[in-house]
Amino acid sequence: MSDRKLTTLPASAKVDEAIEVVERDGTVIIEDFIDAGTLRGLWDDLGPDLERQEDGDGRLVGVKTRILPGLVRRSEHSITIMRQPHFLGSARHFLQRPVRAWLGEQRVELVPTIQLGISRAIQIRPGVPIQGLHRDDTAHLRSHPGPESRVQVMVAASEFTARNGATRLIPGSHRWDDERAPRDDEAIPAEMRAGSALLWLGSTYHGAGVNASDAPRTGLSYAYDLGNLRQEENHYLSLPLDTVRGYPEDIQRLLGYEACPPMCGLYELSDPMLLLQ
Ligand SMILES: O=C(O)CCC(=O)C(=O)O
Ligand SMILES: [Fe+2]
Repeated sequence: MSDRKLTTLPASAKVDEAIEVVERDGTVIIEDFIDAGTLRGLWDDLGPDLERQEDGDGRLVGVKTRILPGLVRRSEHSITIMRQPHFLGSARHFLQRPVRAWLGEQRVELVPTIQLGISRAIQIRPGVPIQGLHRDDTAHLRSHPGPESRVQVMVAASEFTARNGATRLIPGSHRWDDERAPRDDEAIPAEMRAGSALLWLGSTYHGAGVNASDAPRTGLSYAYDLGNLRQEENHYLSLPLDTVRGYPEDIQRLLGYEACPPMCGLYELSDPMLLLQ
């Protein structure tokens, strides 16, 4: 393992400083991203649910990995994370890029909104195999190079070390095209103490490490996505679930009640079609 490090900034760093590092590397670590009280509150709210959650089966993340979705519902401290200036500021910077269009003879500029795309705890337990390096914007089936669709954080709820499976990233890989394959020897572990956070782009190659320690490694992952990555008409709100239950399966799927590969639209980590059956 090399001794290269990811760039780490103190919580007092200006948002623009963080953006500058992310422009260059596709990632940055923010120390003391949340304060000790918030970290304790998150553990109080999520710890018991994480204890009860079953280990994964290798579909989303590796086996023996415990994923707990729906963190906004489970903990009000999610709001502190959603408003954290480096996270929110970077998301606005990288995602809210004006798109130009013609409206008759008028040239208009349209700025997308952002929306929370995931909020989940990822607990890697001792003995979990290494996770393949990947880009999270694969969820949105993006091509590269191209506009970003996701800005994400992994808040270290426990310490992240090279030994306990800290997320590994390849700095600069956000600029790669879709032909270049990521190699494990290019990836650097995001070592950070509990309360700090890793911030990265949807296009940056990364993956969880091997947990060779004897304790779980717990991260809380929140992502902002482009606000237009959804249906123009909001069927989930305009059609009551009971009405949708009465429709034939092909129509339920066409209304959006099926997950889009590889993982968009999951409900509690499952295909929402299961909810209707
Ligand atoms: O848990 C980690 O360190 C990374 C997980 C990850 O990359 C993912 O769930 O997409
Ligand atoms: Fe990922």
